[in-house]
Amino acid sequence: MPYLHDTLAQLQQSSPAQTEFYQATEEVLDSLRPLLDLNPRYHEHSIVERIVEPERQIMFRVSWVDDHGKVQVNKGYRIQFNSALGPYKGGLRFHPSVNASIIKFLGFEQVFKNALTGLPIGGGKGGSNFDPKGKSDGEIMRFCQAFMTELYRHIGPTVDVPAGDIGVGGREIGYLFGQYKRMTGRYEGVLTGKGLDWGGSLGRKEATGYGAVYFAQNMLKARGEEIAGKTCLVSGAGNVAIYTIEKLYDLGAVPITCSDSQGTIHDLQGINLKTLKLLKEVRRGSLREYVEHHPQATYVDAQNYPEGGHAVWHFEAQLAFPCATQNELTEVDAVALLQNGVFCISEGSNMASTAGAVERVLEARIAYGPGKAANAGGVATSQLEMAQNSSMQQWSLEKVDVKLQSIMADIHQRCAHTAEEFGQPHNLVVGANIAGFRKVADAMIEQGVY
Ligand code: NDP
Ligand code: 2IT
Repeated sequence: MPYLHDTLAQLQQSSPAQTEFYQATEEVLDSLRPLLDLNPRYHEHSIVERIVEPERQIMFRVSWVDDHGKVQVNKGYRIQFNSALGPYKGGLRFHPSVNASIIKFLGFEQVFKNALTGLPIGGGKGGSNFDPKGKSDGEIMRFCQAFMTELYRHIGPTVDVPAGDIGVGGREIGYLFGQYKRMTGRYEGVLTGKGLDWGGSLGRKEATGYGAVYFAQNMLKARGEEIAGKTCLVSGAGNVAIYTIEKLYDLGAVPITCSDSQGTIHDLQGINLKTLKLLKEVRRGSLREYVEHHPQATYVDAQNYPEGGHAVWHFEAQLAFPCATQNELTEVDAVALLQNGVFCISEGSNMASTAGAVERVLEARIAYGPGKAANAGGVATSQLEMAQNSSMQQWSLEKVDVKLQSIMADIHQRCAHTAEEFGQPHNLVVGANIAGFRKVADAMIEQGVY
């Protein structure tokens, strides 16, 4: 379709060298072909050209003082991508790899993900190339304060509501919130993932991981299968991975792997959740130490990974949950997963799989839940936190969890029905992209040109 091709070519010219962003847009636009063929009005209103262009991109300098009294400088970003469905909503990522392309792809994905939740939230994303590894608590606090000193003027509970992502958890949200309050003099729900004693929602910390497992449960149910008794591969060792593993145990499955940026743990007895939490949530250290606590487990150093792939996907199992970062599941990995018996993949991380991996997995017709559907439980529960804040209430964990389960079931149904409507019932990538796009596009048309 020349229209889509021209839009992508134009994008590459106007935003050079943003490879992750091109990857995300190409996948979505490619899925839209059948919808656009049937609905010329999207072309007439230039919706595709508008939807790939963020409404606003904010970049700022973050200067802060380290423990040695030296001034350090980082880049800060907030991309307010699309507000057709509600205030901009999406996380902040602090990681040395962060650049404009990564924040932009994450913001783009967030627009469709948030639409799929059925909740009134637009899409945005932000972050910094700040590396939290090895920093003291004081350094983290001073960085967060400096970051918010620039960001506060652009956000607000009905404008833009950031949250966590890689490198940003409860501790960072606390420091960011404290500084927002000092800068504005207002105590309001401007961030989600807050502490439980000061405006946070029960269940938010667990929501992304639990949600990814609930999504898998729905995909399996549609195929007459269940989670109980399955052997599972999980990557990552952070917030999403930990609560994916916790929910897998709850539902009677056995997660046998986890990984961090340095290496992979394989434990056929099942990953010990207590040790994992101690090493990563409490000590913020390396997974390498896991084998000292559990000598039956093995550790594969990242230097010894298969060429073009990641060790975590090369063990026998039935279910797989990528929960670390983008492009962590390559074509080489997809081939190994399929050979080793995996028949269901639910993505906790954003754009977990490379384009080549997605192609292999779709060809094989196994159950595949793309990140923008499978990991939407996190942002959905963030919206529940916003609802609690604005009504000055705190709901019980049970109430939040029941809502999360029903939101994940609805998202699955929305994706599956849309995939069916377009004649590709097994393809939840097409289902998620079309269902998310249609909702945002229709709202944009109804709200007039902007
Ligand atoms: P955390 O920072 O808590 O954990 C990230 C984990 O992934 C760590 O174990 C980290 O290793 C590993 N990791 C990060 N970057 C790399 C890399 N380049 N190579 C290898 N390993 C890496 O982040 P989250 O768990 O919050 O986020 C994980 C994924 O889930 C991300 O893709 C995020 O966008 C997505 N997500 C998160 C949501 C949330 O609510 N937090 C919601 C929806 C999606 P190490 O410990 O060595 O740093
Ligand atoms: O990618 C994501 O959906 C998140 N990092 C969570 C966003 C949020 O606003 O809770």
